[in-house]
Amino acid sequence: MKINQLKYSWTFWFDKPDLKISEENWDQFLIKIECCDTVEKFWSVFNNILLPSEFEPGVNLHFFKSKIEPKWEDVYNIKGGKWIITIPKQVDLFINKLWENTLVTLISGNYDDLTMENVNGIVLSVRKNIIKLSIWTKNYYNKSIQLRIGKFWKKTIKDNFFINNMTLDYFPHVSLMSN
Ligand code: MGP
Repeated sequence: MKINQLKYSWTFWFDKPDLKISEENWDQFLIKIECCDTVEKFWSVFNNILLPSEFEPGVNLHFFKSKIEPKWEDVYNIKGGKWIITIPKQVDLFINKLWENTLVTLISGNYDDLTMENVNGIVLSVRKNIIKLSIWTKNYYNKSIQLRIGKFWKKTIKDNFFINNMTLDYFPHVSLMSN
């Protein structure tokens, strides 16, 4: 059987912080699910994780390069930021497909090398009435690379889902930290 190696090794993480969350204790809820370095392994893990629409509010799923922990404090994230899309929960099918499409586009070599080098991971955040999907990037101060990543993501959404008016926002992580 042919094994299809991925260019990067990726790891799925899960967390569902309780209500008393703070920046100090946030990462105690992070659980590493599984690492995937082949296409086959990716699908075996992906197919055994619930769909975004099936998770209860509060859950976050993270899909990061295996050398990077999905937190602001990681050395690869500390100067980074995120592109984020917010979607109302009513459009379940779209969210499920967008989650899959965003992951598959990333691992399957559709992004150019420079872009791949600057993408750290993807985060799915399930909340009460909305779901947020973000691409975490490495260097928020490199504007041209951020734009390249954001424009490419927007184009894949347009090409795959025929949506022209998707709004993406960008936030440096430092703007979300309390101090
Ligand atoms: P969140 O889940 O990224 O934001 O962070 P959201 O979804 O806007 O908030 P919610 O209230 O709708 O859930 C929520 C909180 O978790 C933050 O305010 C921080 O206290 C903590 N937190 C989140 N992240 C990603 C980190 C992190 O990387 N490091 C630390 N220290 N705290 C974090």
